[in-house]
Amino acid sequence: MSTLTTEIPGRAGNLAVVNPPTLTEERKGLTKKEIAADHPTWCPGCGDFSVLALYFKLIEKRKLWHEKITTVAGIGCSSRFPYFVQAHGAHYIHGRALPFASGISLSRPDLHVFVFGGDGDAFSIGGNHFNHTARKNIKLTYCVMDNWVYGLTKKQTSPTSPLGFKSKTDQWGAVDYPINPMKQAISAGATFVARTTSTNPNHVLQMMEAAMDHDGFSFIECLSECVEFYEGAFDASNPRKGGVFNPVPADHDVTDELAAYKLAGEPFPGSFGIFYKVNKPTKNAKEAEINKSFQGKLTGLKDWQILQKNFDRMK
Ligand SMILES: Cc1ncc(C[n+]2csc(CCOP(=O)(O)OP(=O)(O)O)c2C)c(N)n1
Ligand code: SF4
Ligand SMILES: [Mg+2]
Repeated sequence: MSTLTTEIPGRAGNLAVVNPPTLTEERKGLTKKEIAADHPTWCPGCGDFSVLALYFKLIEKRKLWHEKITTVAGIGCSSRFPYFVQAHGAHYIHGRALPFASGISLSRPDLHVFVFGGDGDAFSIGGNHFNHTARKNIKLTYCVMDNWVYGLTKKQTSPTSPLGFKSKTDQWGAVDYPINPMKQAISAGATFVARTTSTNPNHVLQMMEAAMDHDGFSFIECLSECVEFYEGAFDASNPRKGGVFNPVPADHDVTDELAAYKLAGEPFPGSFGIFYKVNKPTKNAKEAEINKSFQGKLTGLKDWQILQKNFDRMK
């Protein structure tokens, strides 16, 4: 079988080796070796390694190919994610990963867009975009690797840092009430809201798969310890550290918004699993419908004639 080597735009020297299928051969899924790019620059022991490894597993398991993988992130340690994935993606502006990813999602219905990032990226500078992407129900998966701190910039208080957390910005302990990512996602209108922890790999993969299969905005809060600036933050949720991992109760109704909100209010370590999941039309579907209805009316017209029609309508 012949081997095709394609250069990844904007990533000089980074080559993806793609084996095109022959007519008689079914195209095989990628191996981890073919998905992994640069060696992650995270500190040894950082929870983010586990999330990346499980993303690779997801790609392997779901037989996604290079040209179908889109990994987008903002800025932060966790947001370095796309660098380490040998596929298309972007390490975008701090807090702006979601609008960028929304554009991809709306224009390329054949792709599933994955967005990764940190608690600061999602809820400080990107808080506004989080709410709007959720309410628009744009089809993509957003996995926030929550470590309760700004890791990349070396220990500032983040919106999820608990009261009393001592950091470079709160030397006497954090005084601001932390946000609750799960409550925020539910109330913003996210149609899939789940919680997991990087210390439970099977569970992370399960949540990623369920999120990917959801037709809408799927949000996962994944606890991911920063061993450098917030060591032990999540020990109470890790049975190997004497904590407890409580799955969402089997009788929880994922379509019940109030029940989901109640679960989100449990004190740490709380529950892990899918809190909320409902089906609502996506912005993707609504826009596709509008485009389809207009395409019929505009057939045969040149671009300038379409523009002229629009201007005429605005007079
Ligand atoms: C516009 C802008 N403001 C501030 C920064 C500095 N900055 C880089 S990453 C970051 C926060 C990272 O925290 P988080 O999103 O929680 O990611 P982590 O490093 O913890 O994974 C900040 C404030 C920046 N890069 N750009
Ligand atoms: S500083 Fe923290 S979040 Fe960043 S790589 Fe190191 S352990 Fe991970
Ligand atoms: Mg963080």
